[in-house]
Amino acid sequence: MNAQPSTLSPVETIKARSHFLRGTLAESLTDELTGALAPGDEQLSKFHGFYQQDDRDVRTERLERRLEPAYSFMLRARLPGGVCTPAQWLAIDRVGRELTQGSVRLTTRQTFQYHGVLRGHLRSVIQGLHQVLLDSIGGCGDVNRNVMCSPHPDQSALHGEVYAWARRLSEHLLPRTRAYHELWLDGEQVAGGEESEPLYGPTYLPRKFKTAIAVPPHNDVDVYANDLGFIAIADPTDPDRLLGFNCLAGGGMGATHGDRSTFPRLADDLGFVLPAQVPAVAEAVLATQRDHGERGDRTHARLKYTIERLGLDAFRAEVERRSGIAFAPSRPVHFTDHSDRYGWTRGRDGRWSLTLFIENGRLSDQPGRPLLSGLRAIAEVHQGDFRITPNQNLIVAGVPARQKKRIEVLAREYGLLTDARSPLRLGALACVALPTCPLAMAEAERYLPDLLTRIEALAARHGLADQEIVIRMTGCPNGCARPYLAEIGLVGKGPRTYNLLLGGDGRGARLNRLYRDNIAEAEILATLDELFARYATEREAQERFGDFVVRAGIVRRVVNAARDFHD
Ligand code: SRM
Ligand code: SF4
Repeated sequence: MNAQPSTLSPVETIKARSHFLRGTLAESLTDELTGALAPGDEQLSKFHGFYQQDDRDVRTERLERRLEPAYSFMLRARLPGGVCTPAQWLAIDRVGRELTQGSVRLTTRQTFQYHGVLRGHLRSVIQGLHQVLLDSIGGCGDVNRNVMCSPHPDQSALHGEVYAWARRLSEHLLPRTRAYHELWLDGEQVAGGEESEPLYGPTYLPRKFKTAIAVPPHNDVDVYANDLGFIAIADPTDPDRLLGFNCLAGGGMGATHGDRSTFPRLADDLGFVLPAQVPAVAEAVLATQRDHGERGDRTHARLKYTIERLGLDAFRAEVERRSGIAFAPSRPVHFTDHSDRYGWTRGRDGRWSLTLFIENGRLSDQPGRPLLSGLRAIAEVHQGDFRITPNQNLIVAGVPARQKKRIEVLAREYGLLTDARSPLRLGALACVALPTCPLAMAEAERYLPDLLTRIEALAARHGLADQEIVIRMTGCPNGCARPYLAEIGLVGKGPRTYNLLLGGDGRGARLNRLYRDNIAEAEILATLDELFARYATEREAQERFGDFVVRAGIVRRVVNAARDFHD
């Protein structure tokens, strides 16, 4: 059952020789001949939370002038459950303004990124975050990534408990190497041979690994898109009491255009576990992937492909054997949505939370929209905390009733809160794409806001202005904004063209399917115009757009992604 490739992928060799993620990073940082890292180190840097990038807007021009690409780094923090204090936010803001290109980007996994960090500033950025007890280890790389959970931990005792589990899992699955501390913080070296990675081993995982915990009825973490997922099960007679979790494995979004051996996939149900069994089960899932995942070809190295190869029953049996825990039958769950709930909500302790819509998660100071300054002003007076949502938004949480007005006035004054946003826009997501993402084939974050304006006009013409339809756009098929779970997915195919996919269920529990291949804006709008016209007249009461297109036979439901996603 083991996957033993005859040739290991080059990244495996880099990891194996890295002495627990050190490589030559220390030397790379001081090479004055280039702004880049030495070959190999750009793979290891990911485990420390940063990616080498270059500004694609000026790539060709620099090439023509025989200059090296305009290298800089994207740095992604680890922030389990997306929670940070006002003091931490002020540090995030200060580091962003002083040491990066000046924006903070909230991500689809409930954390934040900086772009445009120069190599010489990396240490200062990491140290600036460390001063407020934040880090970036495992932000990226072949390890467990930021653990997501419901961004409303104060909604009930159960939500609080789930947040505690997200933190605990994040700590439990962290790499143990001291390389991060040594390189970025204290410089103290560990004597040779003294280190080990009890969980990961010297070559870590075959690929990235993602974990999320959902609290029904909201699937705002998109639990089915994760390698490892938990769905909290409350006691039916006491919604505050956590009975345990349905455990899921093998979700993932990434695919390659035209390659039928790659596909997005919903996580499978393994069964029910008690809360105390969570660490052992998580460890067993991760270790099974560590030992059985594909290490020759990174395109097929995610857990979803391991499960396809082993078969779900064999995979489940292996996890049970390693953990010593037998899964009980899963409990019934029902999700109602996978978007955020905007505006004020009241927590169980009587304090309030204000969910702010941050378009595509980008926080910067623009003329008329000084969003970063606005959050700074709020952080200076706020007594609760902040929560980044998996939909790239921000919650000002734990606000006492007497402070509500002040927070709201500040949010409005700085353009963080306006009433004039359509449900289409509020439910939309776009990945970063150009100019920083090296894999982007088309625009996403810089384009979706304008395209949405035109789609809003279409929707209004068909009397659908108040209808929520989840629209997600990515600049390539890797799926960073989870476009395959959207009712309308737009996946970049070429410089101005997209694949149009239809049929997500608005709850994040059904994959959509390709409807039009490689089309540009005019055709996207013409196609949606036609579909909106049919939806407006033919839909059943309360029927969502994604459900309608499946029921009407406009697209067929994906039953088994491995077999039929590309059909
Ligand atoms: Fe992602 C690679 C951005 C969430 C699937 N993703 C990248 C890189 C690092 C490009 C690269 O490899 O050089 C992008 C950096 C762009 C930039 O300039 O910042 C990038 N991914 C993002 C973020 C920032 C998108 C956003 O707009 O918020 C998200 C950061 C999340 C975080 O905080 O950790 C982000 N990426 C996701 C998600 C959504 C999720 O995890 O829920 C997915 C789909 C789920 C999954 O993993 O299957 C996702 N990203 C990928 C993939 C495809 C992986 C695969 O195995 O199929 C890649 C490419 C790769 O790994 O080779 C990728
Ligand atoms: Fe880049 Fe593609 Fe991810 Fe968008 S989906 S951020 S273009 S890797």
